[in-house]
Amino acid sequence: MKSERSETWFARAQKVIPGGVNSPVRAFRGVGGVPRFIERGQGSCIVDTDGNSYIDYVGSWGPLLLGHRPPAVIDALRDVLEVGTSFGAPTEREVELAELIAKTVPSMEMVRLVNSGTEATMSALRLARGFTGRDLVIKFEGCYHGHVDSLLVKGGSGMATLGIADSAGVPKAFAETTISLPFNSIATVETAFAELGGQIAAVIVEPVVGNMGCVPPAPGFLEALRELTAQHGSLLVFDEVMTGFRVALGGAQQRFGIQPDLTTLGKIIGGGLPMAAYGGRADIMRKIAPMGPVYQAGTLSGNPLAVAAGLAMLRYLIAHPEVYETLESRAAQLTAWTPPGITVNRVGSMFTFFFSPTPVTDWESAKKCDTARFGKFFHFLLERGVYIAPSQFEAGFVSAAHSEEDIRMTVNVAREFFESA
Ligand code: KE4
Repeated sequence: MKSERSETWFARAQKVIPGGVNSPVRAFRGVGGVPRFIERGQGSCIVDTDGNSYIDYVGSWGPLLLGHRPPAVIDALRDVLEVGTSFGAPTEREVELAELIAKTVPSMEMVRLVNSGTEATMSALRLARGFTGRDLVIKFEGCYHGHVDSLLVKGGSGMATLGIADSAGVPKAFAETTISLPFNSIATVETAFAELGGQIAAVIVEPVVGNMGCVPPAPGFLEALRELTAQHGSLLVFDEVMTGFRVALGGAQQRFGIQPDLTTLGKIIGGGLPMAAYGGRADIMRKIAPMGPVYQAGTLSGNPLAVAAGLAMLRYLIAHPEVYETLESRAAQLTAWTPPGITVNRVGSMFTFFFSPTPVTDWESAKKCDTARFGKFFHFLLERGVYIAPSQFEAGFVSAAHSEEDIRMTVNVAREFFESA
């Protein structure tokens, strides 16, 4: 499979863009080799600049639940282009989108639209601190909530110790406002609340983790977070940027029956355009400017193009709930065969093939994976027209555009790898 043009463009890109990419994971550092420069997408497939076609299981990292260029979204974008791209003023469509989100995710009584998942989680945590008057936040190792300064931390030595910066440029003082605990460990959360409960503004969690690879919540874990936060006057924040409208129409909170105080959304609600949101209990959201003292703003928040794409996406999903049965069935078909020595985690249409013979339930177990062999698997598939996430520690996504034939072809290529390697 030729990649001359990708190689040429990658060399050129690195002269002007750090690492040649606008987001680190795209640089293929996790698997080696040259990232493919993509020219176009349609349905379940993407085509790179050298003309190679791939069945795409990245789907822009989650937004493309209906595949590339779903007609409803493309038509909605064409319509909006006739009237403008951005006004910096309220529009009817953004009210309709907020209403649709509130209706589909009932815990989100009020909604604020922003432009990225990072902005949504950063704003939700500032709001939680403003509402509770407390400073500390609990997060979980292996969960990623965007590049919010205070969340780029790793766990301290002890279980309830304050965070240590995991990125250059994050002040110690910021890192120490976060407690990073093992995902799925109720005991460590109980300890943290026992020791620091009165100072904890919020617990933020990916209710189904996508960012260490796909890791489901252990039975009772989310329920325990709900009880402990309520008991200690802290807020429970579900970061559903990835799981929202993915693992169910109402997200993980619908699938697992838990009502958080605040929720962040992104990806699917923008249909591939820059759109995210945070929202939750009205009494909390009323603290947000201009109603209340917690400031948050954005030039392009609720912009007509992204809102039109998001509205078209959500209206389609609400009108076609059978999409979720298709997603479930295709993803089940993809992961029905588990190769020896591999652990497959799947929730709905998000999945990860972990190169580990033992269960992957948290970051400690995830990081034991054989990432070198994963890299070989990645390139074996890529060379044969299957594009999965270029990192062991990412979730893959099946879209409603993936056909049974796409899945069959993918499984055959994967079998070929395991039977040859
Ligand atoms: P963005 O700022 O990238 O829009 O969203 C941050 C974010 C927040 N919360 C969750 C649960 C997320 O998964 C993300 C972003 N996800 C990554 C995929 N692992 C985006 C891919 C990338 O960083 O390029």
